[in-house]
Amino acid sequence: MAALARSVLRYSARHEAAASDSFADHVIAGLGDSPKWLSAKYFYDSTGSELFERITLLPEYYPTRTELKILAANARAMSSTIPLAAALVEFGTGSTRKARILIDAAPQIAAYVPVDISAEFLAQEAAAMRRDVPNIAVLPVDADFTRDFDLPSQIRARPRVGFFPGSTIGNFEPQDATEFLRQAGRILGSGSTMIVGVDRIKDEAVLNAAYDDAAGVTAQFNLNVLRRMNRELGGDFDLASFRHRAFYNVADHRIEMHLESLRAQTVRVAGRSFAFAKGETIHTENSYKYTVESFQALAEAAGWRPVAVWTDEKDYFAVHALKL
Ligand code: AVI
Repeated sequence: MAALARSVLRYSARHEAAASDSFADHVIAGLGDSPKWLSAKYFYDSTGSELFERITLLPEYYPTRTELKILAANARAMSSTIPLAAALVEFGTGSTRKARILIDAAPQIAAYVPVDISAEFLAQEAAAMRRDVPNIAVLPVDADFTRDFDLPSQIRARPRVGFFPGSTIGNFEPQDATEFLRQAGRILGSGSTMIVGVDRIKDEAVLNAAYDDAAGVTAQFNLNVLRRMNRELGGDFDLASFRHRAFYNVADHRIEMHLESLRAQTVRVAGRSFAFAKGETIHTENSYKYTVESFQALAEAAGWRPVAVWTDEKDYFAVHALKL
């Protein structure tokens, strides 16, 4: 299952304010707006999470494999930014695979704190980590990492290192990304380190292909939210009447994903009717891309000091180290 299945991503502060926490209220707010929108967090039901796992393996979707390569190639250098007896706090732990690369390279890490909204998933991951790495304290926190949460009291005296891989930060609106980093700083405390994976601005064709793959897996992932509304909210979306659209918005430095209505139609969902014109879209996701400098500026605005950055030979992805 993917990280985001369990983590609550805010699509933007405006959208979050417009919708309450219930899926039905969210759909009524988003489809009732102009232009129409839905939060990307609703992609991640169990089918959506499986589809996201398939996306990470697609030849066109470079972020996951590129970040893993960067972590593996630079783990020793990253380890040098991690203080003695530190606690590694992972925000929105989907799989512990990336954290394990750091933990293996940094024997000075004394505790691992995965933070995730799914208690059941956390318990499984924590048990596996305890089994495989018995010399560190594994202290899971069942919380929504985008909101304020308390760190376990056992790590109060330890230096803290935040870890936020996967370029999940790109799914936040930039002002929300700044707010998230500011809040992470408050939670981790002064003197902390933060290691963040960020997708980079690159050739438009590479970006477009990554979000509109030849096998159509990303299309299925996007369309699955219609299936979810049909199942969970009594909707009557005809999936054949919508198509996946993904494109790089150069001016805003983001991939946008939309679901485009192929005809004029009225759909009922959550007890309401919503009219679609032919060609009208539901905006379902933004995935912001950064240069090294633009991400460092965002981090600085949140109070963090960039201290190192590691990248790949194509300059596709960056892993940033920040200090508070
Ligand atoms: C989870 N997140 C970092 C992915 C991304 O690349 O923005 C979600 C995704 N959407 C379509 N493909 C992948």
